[in-house]
Amino acid sequence: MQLANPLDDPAADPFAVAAEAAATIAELTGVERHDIALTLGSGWGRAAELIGETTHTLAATEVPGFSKPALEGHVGTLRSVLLPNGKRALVIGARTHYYEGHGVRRVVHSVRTAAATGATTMILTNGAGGIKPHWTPGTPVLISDHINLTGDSPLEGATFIDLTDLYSARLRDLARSIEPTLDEGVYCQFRGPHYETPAEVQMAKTIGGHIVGMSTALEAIAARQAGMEILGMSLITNLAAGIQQTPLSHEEVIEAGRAAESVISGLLAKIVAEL
Ligand code: 8IG
Repeated sequence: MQLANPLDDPAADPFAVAAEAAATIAELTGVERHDIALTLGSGWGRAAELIGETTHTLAATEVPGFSKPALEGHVGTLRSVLLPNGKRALVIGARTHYYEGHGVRRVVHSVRTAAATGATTMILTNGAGGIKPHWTPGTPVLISDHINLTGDSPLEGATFIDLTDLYSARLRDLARSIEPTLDEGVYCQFRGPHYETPAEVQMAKTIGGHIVGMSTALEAIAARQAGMEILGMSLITNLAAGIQQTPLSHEEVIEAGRAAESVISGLLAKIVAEL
Protein backbone atom coordinates (compact mmCIF):
# COMPACT_ATOMS: atom_id res chain seq x y z
CA MET A 1 0.00 0.00 0.00
CA GLN A 2 1.30 3.40 -0.89
CA LEU A 3 0.92 6.16 1.64
CA ALA A 4 -0.51 9.50 0.64
CA ASN A 5 1.81 11.41 -1.65
CA PRO A 6 3.75 13.95 0.44
CA LEU A 7 3.50 16.44 -2.44
CA ASP A 8 -0.25 16.51 -2.01
CA ASP A 9 0.24 18.44 1.24
CA PRO A 10 0.28 22.12 0.19
CA ALA A 11 2.57 22.89 3.12
CA ALA A 12 5.22 20.46 1.86
CA ASP A 13 8.48 21.84 0.48
CA PRO A 14 8.82 20.20 -2.96
CA PHE A 15 12.61 20.47 -2.85
CA ALA A 16 12.71 18.74 0.53
CA VAL A 17 10.55 15.93 -0.89
CA ALA A 18 12.93 15.68 -3.88
CA ALA A 19 15.91 15.50 -1.49
CA GLU A 20 14.14 12.74 0.41
CA ALA A 21 13.45 10.89 -2.85
CA ALA A 22 17.12 11.19 -3.85
CA ALA A 23 18.19 9.87 -0.45
CA THR A 24 15.82 6.90 -0.88
CA ILE A 25 17.26 6.18 -4.33
CA ALA A 26 20.81 6.30 -2.92
CA GLU A 27 19.81 3.99 -0.09
CA LEU A 28 17.96 1.44 -2.23
CA THR A 29 20.57 1.36 -5.02
CA GLY A 30 23.73 1.95 -3.03
CA VAL A 31 24.60 4.52 -5.72
CA GLU A 32 25.52 7.81 -4.07
CA ARG A 33 25.35 10.01 -7.14
CA HIS A 34 23.91 10.00 -10.63
CA ASP A 35 25.45 12.08 -13.40
CA ILE A 36 22.70 12.23 -15.98
CA ALA A 37 18.98 11.58 -15.97
CA LEU A 38 16.65 10.50 -18.75
CA THR A 39 12.88 10.60 -18.84
CA LEU A 40 11.77 8.06 -21.39
CA GLY A 41 8.45 8.89 -22.99
CA SER A 42 6.38 6.69 -25.26
CA GLY A 43 8.52 5.06 -27.90
CA TRP A 44 11.81 5.65 -26.07
CA GLY A 45 11.68 2.92 -23.43
CA ARG A 46 14.22 0.58 -24.99
CA ALA A 47 16.97 3.16 -24.53
CA ALA A 48 17.07 2.03 -20.90
CA GLU A 49 18.52 -1.32 -22.02
CA LEU A 50 20.80 0.09 -24.67
CA ILE A 51 22.66 2.79 -22.78
CA GLY A 52 24.35 0.51 -20.28
CA GLU A 53 23.90 -2.05 -17.53
CA THR A 54 20.87 -1.63 -15.29
CA THR A 55 22.11 -2.44 -11.81
CA HIS A 56 18.95 -1.53 -9.90
CA THR A 57 15.29 -1.18 -10.80
CA LEU A 58 12.98 0.51 -8.33
CA ALA A 59 9.23 0.71 -8.49
CA ALA A 60 8.44 4.41 -8.61
CA THR A 61 6.01 3.83 -5.76
CA GLU A 62 8.95 2.95 -3.46
CA VAL A 63 10.28 6.50 -3.78
CA PRO A 64 8.65 9.45 -1.97
CA GLY A 65 6.60 11.77 -4.18
CA PHE A 66 6.31 9.44 -7.16
CA SER A 67 3.04 7.91 -8.25
CA LYS A 68 1.78 5.00 -10.27
CA PRO A 69 1.76 5.58 -14.03
CA ALA A 70 -1.68 6.44 -15.35
CA LEU A 71 -1.26 4.90 -18.75
CA GLU A 72 -0.32 1.86 -20.76
CA GLY A 73 2.99 2.33 -22.57
CA HIS A 74 4.36 4.19 -19.54
CA VAL A 75 6.41 2.12 -17.11
CA GLY A 76 6.48 3.02 -13.46
CA THR A 77 10.13 2.37 -12.70
CA LEU A 78 13.31 4.19 -11.84
CA ARG A 79 16.53 2.54 -12.91
CA SER A 80 20.13 3.12 -12.05
CA VAL A 81 22.23 2.36 -15.10
CA LEU A 82 26.01 2.05 -15.22
CA LEU A 83 27.21 3.52 -18.51
CA PRO A 84 30.20 2.06 -20.39
CA ASN A 85 32.17 5.23 -19.57
CA GLY A 86 31.67 4.66 -15.84
CA LYS A 87 29.06 7.39 -15.40
CA ARG A 88 25.71 6.75 -13.79
CA ALA A 89 22.35 7.40 -15.38
CA LEU A 90 19.02 7.63 -13.60
CA VAL A 91 16.36 6.42 -16.01
CA ILE A 92 12.90 7.69 -15.20
CA GLY A 93 10.18 5.53 -16.66
CA ALA A 94 7.53 7.05 -14.45
CA ARG A 95 6.30 10.33 -15.82
CA THR A 96 3.40 12.10 -14.15
CA HIS A 97 1.51 14.05 -16.77
CA TYR A 98 -0.09 17.41 -16.16
CA TYR A 99 -3.42 16.09 -17.45
CA GLU A 100 -3.58 13.65 -14.55
CA GLY A 101 -4.60 16.64 -12.48
CA HIS A 102 -2.25 16.11 -9.52
CA GLY A 103 -0.67 19.52 -9.91
CA VAL A 104 2.60 20.72 -11.34
CA ARG A 105 4.66 19.80 -8.27
CA ARG A 106 3.95 16.14 -8.97
CA VAL A 107 4.70 16.67 -12.69
CA VAL A 108 8.22 18.00 -12.10
CA HIS A 109 9.10 15.89 -9.07
CA SER A 110 11.13 13.40 -11.13
CA VAL A 111 13.26 16.22 -12.53
CA ARG A 112 13.86 17.74 -9.10
CA THR A 113 14.69 14.31 -7.75
CA ALA A 114 17.15 13.72 -10.60
CA ALA A 115 18.85 17.02 -9.79
CA ALA A 116 18.97 16.08 -6.11
CA THR A 117 20.74 12.80 -7.00
CA GLY A 118 23.48 14.92 -8.56
CA ALA A 119 22.45 14.79 -12.21
CA THR A 120 23.58 17.82 -14.20
CA THR A 121 22.19 16.70 -17.57
CA MET A 122 18.48 16.11 -18.11
CA ILE A 123 17.31 14.29 -21.21
CA LEU A 124 13.57 14.68 -21.76
CA THR A 125 11.91 12.53 -24.40
CA ASN A 126 8.31 12.16 -25.49
CA GLY A 127 5.97 10.94 -28.16
CA ALA A 128 4.25 13.80 -29.92
CA GLY A 129 2.32 15.02 -32.92
CA GLY A 130 4.09 16.70 -35.82
CA ILE A 131 3.02 19.83 -37.63
CA LYS A 132 5.59 19.62 -40.44
CA PRO A 133 3.94 17.30 -42.99
CA HIS A 134 7.21 15.65 -44.02
CA TRP A 135 7.69 14.29 -40.48
CA THR A 136 6.29 10.83 -41.04
CA PRO A 137 5.38 8.75 -37.98
CA GLY A 138 8.56 7.33 -36.49
CA THR A 139 10.66 10.46 -37.07
CA PRO A 140 12.75 11.61 -34.08
CA VAL A 141 13.24 15.38 -33.80
CA LEU A 142 15.22 17.63 -31.48
CA ILE A 143 13.33 20.17 -29.41
CA SER A 144 14.83 23.60 -30.05
CA ASP A 145 12.50 25.61 -27.81
CA HIS A 146 9.02 25.38 -26.39
CA ILE A 147 5.72 27.21 -26.01
CA ASN A 148 4.06 26.39 -22.72
CA LEU A 149 0.31 26.44 -23.32
CA THR A 150 -0.64 24.95 -19.96
CA GLY A 151 -0.91 28.37 -18.34
CA ASP A 152 0.97 26.90 -15.40
CA SER A 153 4.55 26.91 -14.09
CA PRO A 154 6.57 24.77 -11.71
CA LEU A 155 8.01 27.97 -10.27
CA GLU A 156 6.23 29.34 -7.25
CA GLY A 157 6.18 32.91 -6.06
CA ALA A 158 8.40 35.62 -7.50
CA THR A 159 10.90 33.17 -8.98
CA PHE A 160 12.05 34.82 -12.20
CA ILE A 161 14.12 32.45 -14.29
CA ASP A 162 15.60 33.04 -17.71
CA LEU A 163 14.62 30.44 -20.33
CA THR A 164 16.93 31.52 -23.16
CA ASP A 165 18.62 28.48 -24.77
CA LEU A 166 16.54 26.24 -22.53
CA TYR A 167 17.25 23.27 -24.79
CA SER A 168 21.03 23.22 -24.98
CA ALA A 169 22.44 24.16 -28.38
CA ARG A 170 25.60 22.25 -27.41
CA LEU A 171 23.65 19.03 -26.83
CA ARG A 172 21.63 19.51 -30.03
CA ASP A 173 24.90 19.88 -31.95
CA LEU A 174 26.22 16.77 -30.26
CA ALA A 175 23.08 14.84 -31.29
CA ARG A 176 23.46 16.05 -34.88
CA SER A 177 27.10 15.01 -34.89
CA ILE A 178 25.78 11.46 -34.42
CA GLU A 179 22.72 11.74 -36.67
CA PRO A 180 23.14 14.66 -39.10
CA THR A 181 19.62 14.23 -40.52
CA LEU A 182 17.96 15.11 -37.18
CA ASP A 183 15.53 17.96 -37.67
CA GLU A 184 14.41 20.25 -34.87
CA GLY A 185 11.34 22.18 -33.87
CA VAL A 186 9.45 24.14 -31.26
CA TYR A 187 7.43 21.98 -28.87
CA CYS A 188 4.00 23.19 -27.75
CA GLN A 189 2.83 21.69 -24.51
CA PHE A 190 -0.95 21.48 -24.43
CA ARG A 191 -2.79 20.45 -21.30
CA GLY A 192 -4.46 17.40 -22.88
CA PRO A 193 -5.55 14.68 -22.46
CA HIS A 194 -7.64 15.35 -25.53
CA TYR A 195 -5.67 15.82 -28.71
CA GLU A 196 -5.94 19.21 -30.38
CA THR A 197 -8.65 20.33 -32.72
CA PRO A 198 -7.37 21.08 -36.23
CA ALA A 199 -7.94 24.78 -35.42
CA GLU A 200 -5.71 24.51 -32.35
CA VAL A 201 -3.02 22.86 -34.44
CA GLN A 202 -3.24 25.77 -36.88
CA MET A 203 -2.92 28.15 -33.93
CA ALA A 204 0.18 26.29 -32.72
CA LYS A 205 1.65 26.53 -36.21
CA THR A 206 0.84 30.25 -36.45
CA ILE A 207 2.51 31.07 -33.14
CA GLY A 208 5.67 29.23 -34.13
CA GLY A 209 5.11 25.65 -33.00
CA HIS A 210 6.14 22.51 -34.88
CA ILE A 211 5.49 19.73 -32.36
CA VAL A 212 2.39 19.23 -30.19
CA GLY A 213 2.43 17.23 -26.99
CA MET A 214 1.33 16.96 -23.40
CA SER A 215 4.59 16.92 -21.43
CA THR A 216 8.18 18.18 -21.30
CA ALA A 217 7.86 21.99 -21.18
CA LEU A 218 7.00 22.19 -17.48
CA GLU A 219 9.73 19.62 -16.75
CA ALA A 220 12.29 21.61 -18.74
CA ILE A 221 11.50 24.74 -16.73
CA ALA A 222 12.08 22.84 -13.49
CA ALA A 223 15.32 21.40 -14.88
CA ARG A 224 16.53 24.90 -15.76
CA GLN A 225 15.65 26.09 -12.26
CA ALA A 226 17.80 23.22 -10.96
CA GLY A 227 20.68 24.34 -13.18
CA MET A 228 20.70 21.29 -15.43
CA GLU A 229 21.69 21.18 -19.10
CA ILE A 230 18.72 19.95 -21.11
CA LEU A 231 18.33 17.82 -24.21
CA GLY A 232 14.78 17.41 -25.50
CA MET A 233 13.71 14.94 -28.16
CA SER A 234 10.31 14.06 -29.57
CA LEU A 235 9.33 10.98 -31.45
CA ILE A 236 6.73 12.06 -33.98
CA THR A 237 4.20 9.24 -33.74
CA ASN A 238 1.47 10.99 -35.69
CA LEU A 239 0.87 14.09 -37.71
CA ALA A 240 -1.12 16.58 -35.64
CA ALA A 241 -4.89 16.73 -36.04
CA GLY A 242 -5.91 18.23 -39.37
CA ILE A 243 -2.36 17.86 -40.75
CA GLN A 244 -3.07 14.18 -41.16
CA GLN A 245 -6.35 13.48 -42.94
CA THR A 246 -7.63 10.77 -40.57
CA PRO A 247 -8.67 11.06 -36.89
CA LEU A 248 -5.98 10.35 -34.28
CA SER A 249 -6.12 7.04 -32.46
CA HIS A 250 -4.19 6.31 -29.25
CA GLU A 251 -3.60 2.74 -30.44
CA GLU A 252 -1.99 3.94 -33.67
CA VAL A 253 0.16 6.35 -31.72
CA ILE A 254 1.37 3.54 -29.43
CA GLU A 255 2.00 1.29 -32.44
CA ALA A 256 4.07 3.93 -34.25
CA GLY A 257 6.12 4.32 -31.08
CA ARG A 258 6.69 0.59 -30.93
CA ALA A 259 7.75 0.39 -34.55
CA ALA A 260 10.34 3.16 -34.18
CA GLU A 261 11.50 2.18 -30.71
CA SER A 262 14.67 0.24 -31.47
CA VAL A 263 15.97 2.80 -33.98
CA ILE A 264 15.41 5.88 -31.86
CA SER A 265 16.50 4.17 -28.66
CA GLY A 266 19.72 3.16 -30.39
CA LEU A 267 20.22 6.76 -31.45
CA LEU A 268 19.64 7.99 -27.92
CA ALA A 269 22.12 5.44 -26.55
CA LYS A 270 24.77 6.74 -28.97
CA ILE A 271 24.10 10.30 -27.82
CA VAL A 272 24.34 9.32 -24.15
CA ALA A 273 27.66 7.59 -24.81
CA GLU A 274 29.08 10.90 -26.01
CA LEU A 275 27.96 13.01 -23.06
I1 8IG B 1 2.06 10.49 -29.05
O1 8IG B 1 -0.93 14.87 -31.68
C1 8IG B 1 1.12 12.23 -29.14
N1 8IG B 1 0.99 12.99 -28.07
N2 8IG B 1 -1.08 17.14 -27.71
N3 8IG B 1 -1.01 15.99 -29.72
C2 8IG B 1 -0.70 16.08 -28.40
N4 8IG B 1 -0.05 15.12 -27.76
C3 8IG B 1 0.33 14.06 -28.47
C4 8IG B 1 0.05 13.90 -29.84
C5 8IG B 1 -0.66 14.92 -30.49
N5 8IG B 1 0.56 12.72 -30.23
